Amino acid sequence: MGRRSDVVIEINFDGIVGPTHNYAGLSVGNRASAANAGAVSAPRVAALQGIAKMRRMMALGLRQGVFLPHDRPNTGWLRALGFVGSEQEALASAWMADPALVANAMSASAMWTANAGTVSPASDTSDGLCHISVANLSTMPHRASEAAQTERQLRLAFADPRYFRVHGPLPSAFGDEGAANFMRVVPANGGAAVEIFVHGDGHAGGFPSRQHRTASEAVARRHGTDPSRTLMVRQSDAAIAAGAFHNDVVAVANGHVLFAHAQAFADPAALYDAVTARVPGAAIVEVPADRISLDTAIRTYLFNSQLVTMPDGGMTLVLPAEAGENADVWAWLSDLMATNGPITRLEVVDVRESMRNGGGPACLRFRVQVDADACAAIDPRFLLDDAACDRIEAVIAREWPEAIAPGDLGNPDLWAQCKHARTSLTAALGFGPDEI
Ligand code: SUG
Repeated sequence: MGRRSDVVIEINFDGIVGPTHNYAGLSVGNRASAANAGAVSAPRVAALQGIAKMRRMMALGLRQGVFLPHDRPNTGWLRALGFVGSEQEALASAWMADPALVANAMSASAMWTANAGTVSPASDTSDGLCHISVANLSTMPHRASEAAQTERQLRLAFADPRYFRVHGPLPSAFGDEGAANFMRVVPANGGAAVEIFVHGDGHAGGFPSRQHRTASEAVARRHGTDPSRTLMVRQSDAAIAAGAFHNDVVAVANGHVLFAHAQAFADPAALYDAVTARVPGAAIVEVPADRISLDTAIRTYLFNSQLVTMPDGGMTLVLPAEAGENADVWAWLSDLMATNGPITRLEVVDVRESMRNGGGPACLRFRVQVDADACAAIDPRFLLDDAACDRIEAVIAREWPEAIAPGDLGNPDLWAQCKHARTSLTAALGFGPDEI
């Protein structure tokens, strides 16, 4: 194990929005995905919105990384379903058999890297390594096929065994959606964190709960977290039924702060007690339902903000524009700013294209906390600077489709364009043709 320094560096790895970004309404229980099913998407705008957000985070003085779009259309997945012949033949026969299959194979859902996996930083684990478990995303077919390519990227980015241990996805019977159902609260003055794994229980309001308790328990066990500092917490059925298909739609934590809607958890008081008992100085910032209803919280994605620690020690809430535009949300946030509490600054970002599929600022990022040595061991091709942003933007502006309507998903020219666009991007970032 390398020498450990005390300085914690948080890197947010955002998923670059892939060229196939579209609105196929694939996610049951995700209100935005259902509401926008059949709409015309704007992949180029979507991807540029994502890069603009990343640049904004870098301008705040934060470290930023990227994960690459997955290879789409996912012909391998269609072959596993029995479609044969050349790539174009397999796709064409799948489109004839059932256009929904091609929609699944065209999904750009890997952009939501909060679902790529769960990370326990080195300070939380028994062997002092940063453990990362690839999520299996097994509840939704279009997402379940992400795990293999996600694992490849994670193993490349975090390859150094002196600092990292990457675990493959859990067996599919154990639904695991990664860090979207995971939070850490850390004492303000250093010391051990508490890891909070949030899960659902069966079905709520006809919607599946995508994170199973058994999966969370397995991830914690594999990571070697301290059982006395590992909490298994149930999401409220009301939250799932209202459309909070992941916990990060109703709660987010950073440093010593837990920011949550009052109806996020089945037993909020027990969670708050457990956190404050373990984390000296923990701050619970709870939004009461009579100030912001669960419905408004989920519609605006207030809690899908990124809560980040600034270089000066203050905390910024990076909000989606939809939250900034809602009167109830803005009134509450204005009151929050007036309290001189731990959240000191608001930043509004426009990720509307992703939002229309239920993915806010926090869905788009995978957070990894490392020390300086481990940071230096990450494959630098996944880390951003302005020059890398320029290269990515140039490829997007040149090659990403401007619009995709539902009927376009069956167009062979679009399939070829999207394959080529991704290959250009991976090459621009220095990845070999079959490396990623
Ligand atoms: O899994 N949407 C994603 C949104 C994921 C948001 N992530 C977090 N909350 N962390 C999902 O439901 C929509 C795809 C479509 O409808 O075509 C979709 O997959």
